[in-house]
Amino acid sequence: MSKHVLVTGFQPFDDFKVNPSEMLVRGLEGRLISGRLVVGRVLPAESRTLEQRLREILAEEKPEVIIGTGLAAGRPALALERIAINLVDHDRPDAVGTVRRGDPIHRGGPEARLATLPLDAIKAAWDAQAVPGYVSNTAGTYLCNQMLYTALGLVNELTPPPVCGFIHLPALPSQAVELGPERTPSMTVETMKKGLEVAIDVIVPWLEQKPAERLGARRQTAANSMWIPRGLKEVER
Ligand code: PCA
Repeated sequence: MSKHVLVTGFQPFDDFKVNPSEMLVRGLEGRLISGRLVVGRVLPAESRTLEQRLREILAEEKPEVIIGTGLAAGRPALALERIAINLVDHDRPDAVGTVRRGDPIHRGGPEARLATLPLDAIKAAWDAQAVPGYVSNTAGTYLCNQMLYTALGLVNELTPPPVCGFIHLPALPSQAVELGPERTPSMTVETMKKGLEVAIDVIVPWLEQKPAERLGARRQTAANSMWIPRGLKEVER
């Protein structure tokens, strides 16, 4: 397996003219962080084609780590997603006009899948390095949740499976000004970039530990602090 870190973002969607995730990906691609090359891909904001695109990207890049990113205007800080649910539900059309209400992402798939990154260690490193961020228990029901759910399924087709997670980004300062700064928190692309660098600096040495130790740390985290949304019966770990 090539030792790349794949960072994905999305093109602008809804009324947004820019997507900070696209700027973040462009700012990180080609960089070497913790000895790993960062490969960037920007996904169209389209629901129906997302799985096929991800499948192609994973086949081409064979990354060791996958970190998806996307805009969630209104989030107060970097939001490290713990869980993706098997649901697409949005009333605004995607880039090709598709609206999906209450659809499963993968019919017959598990109701939820858990991110496989060391969430608590990333959060602790963000705290130590003054990057505002938190672990989030909902990635929403739109394309970002779909990306995380789909990628967590596709990694099982690769050997060894890459680790995978998702970070939601707050609005940019310019977007907060447009949306009403009194109610829209914001973050600069520079701080977002630092957040990704710090996360990769945590993930790479963690990956180099023995698989059993890594798994032990994740299980512990899940048992200590996992919150499963009410009504979910089956969660794939
Ligand atoms: N954010 C949306 C989709 C694309 C993006 O950047 C979301 O949170 O689902």
